[in-house]
Amino acid sequence: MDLSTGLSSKRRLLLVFCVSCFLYTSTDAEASCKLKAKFNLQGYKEVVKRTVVVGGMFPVHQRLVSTDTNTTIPPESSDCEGFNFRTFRWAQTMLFALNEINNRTDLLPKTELGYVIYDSCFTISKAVEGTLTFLTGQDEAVPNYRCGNGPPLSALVGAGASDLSIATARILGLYYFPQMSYASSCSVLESRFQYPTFLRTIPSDEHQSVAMAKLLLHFGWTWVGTIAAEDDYGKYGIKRFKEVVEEAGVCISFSETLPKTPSPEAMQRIAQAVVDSTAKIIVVFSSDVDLRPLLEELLRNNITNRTWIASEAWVTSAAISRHPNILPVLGGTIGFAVKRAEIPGLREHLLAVNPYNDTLTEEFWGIVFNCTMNYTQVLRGIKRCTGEEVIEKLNNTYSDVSQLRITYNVYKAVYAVAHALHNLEVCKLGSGPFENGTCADINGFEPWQLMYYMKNLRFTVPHTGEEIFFNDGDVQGFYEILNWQSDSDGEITYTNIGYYNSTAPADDMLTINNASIIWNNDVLETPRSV
Ligand code: TCR
Repeated sequence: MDLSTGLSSKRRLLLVFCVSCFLYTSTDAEASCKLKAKFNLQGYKEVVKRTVVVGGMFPVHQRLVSTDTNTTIPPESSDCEGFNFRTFRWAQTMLFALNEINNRTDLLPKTELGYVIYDSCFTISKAVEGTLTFLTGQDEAVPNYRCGNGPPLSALVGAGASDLSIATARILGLYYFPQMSYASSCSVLESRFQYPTFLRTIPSDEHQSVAMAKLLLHFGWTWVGTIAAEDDYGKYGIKRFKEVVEEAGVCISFSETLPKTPSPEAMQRIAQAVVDSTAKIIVVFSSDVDLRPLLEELLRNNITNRTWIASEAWVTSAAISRHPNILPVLGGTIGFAVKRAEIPGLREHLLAVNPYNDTLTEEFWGIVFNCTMNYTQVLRGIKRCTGEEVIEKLNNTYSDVSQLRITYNVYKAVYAVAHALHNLEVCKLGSGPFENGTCADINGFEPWQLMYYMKNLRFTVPHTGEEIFFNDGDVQGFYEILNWQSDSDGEITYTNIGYYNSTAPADDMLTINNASIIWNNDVLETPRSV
């Protein structure tokens, strides 16, 4: 077994070099839904397996390389830059889960899951490009559904950020093609009218915005500043938060937006707004990527003595909390995090990454070991990677398995697809859910048939025992509340100070242990909002 692909080593891995940033696919183009012969471990009983492909989309790079808008040459799909270790871990977790499922005999025993994964580069255009390529099975994004004759496609696991999922869900919805997101939490994605085939393993931000508002009221704060990313996540998240707090009589001192293309002037302006305001409580609804430039500015101006309220997307981000000298500025931060899990075997899988697997693993290797696998770069004098570099020594965000939260959501999303396919496969004619008790055929089902099984799913996640089911595409709103405290080395640790459970009776939704909080500047007394 080739660990990194989850497929038997006899099957060759085909790289798709089509549109610059696309990742890898596990099945070759000719492989159709034909049954495949495969030997089991003992080697004497022939087990027949077929392949179904699961799509994945991860923001492994952070942005597009800016290109000039010269129209004297044919336009090309842009390259991406800013390799992100955390999101690369998410992509690897999808492979890990697929591998685990392919090795199981009780889940999809006759079906092997293959995959195609795309890098969205945190941009809508790449996400759309990836979705079209996925649907068409072509190297080019031709909007003509499934003209390729590869194995049947099942569902798309992704996309990451909400604005990307909104774009992809509109396309996938046209074909009634299931999508299972692990990170797109924006409340607008709740609408089954607009996004009929969208499901997710992350709770809707409707819950988080209300939870933040309740947190403010819990501490009796009545005067706050807000900062939101310039995307659907930030805008809708903060909008709902404001609605709830304003109804309760809280006033908003300032509202700032973090631009997608940050400029020093914009950052200075926002930092100045923070300094000028008397509000000591600041709520930030943003991803870590978008918040990072402001953080640099806050550090430069040594803006301390504030209490920051973190949304889920940055509360456990090492890109923020491991930033040098961050403690005086962001120590005492309180934020909301989704469920965490231990996934046995994941760390070993991450460390076993094969540098030669695909373009992304090559790039990852080069960055980690400061070398290159590209011959032209070697000629330019950059050190050549040997491929023998030892990854066990690596101690970075990629292999850090202490905060598996979105990673756990990815794991759950892949299992959800597998369980839905399993239920589709084991359907018995006569008692099937479709017309006259018929079933779908795993060798050639329609997307809406799989969608039936996705919607009506209930399963238990391996290792954690968590039970997953979807209420009209959404999971329950449950968050851990974390407080940024410093350990003896002056590093930030995320200390649990409570929970928020949207399914509890109104008065019991928020549970906070006030005594366990350490505020900015190591203060133990709850700060006032002015
Ligand atoms: N929802 C955000 C994206 C996002 C994210 C993250 C990105 C979430 N959590 C962690 C990077 C790291 C939650 C959205 O856009 O919906």
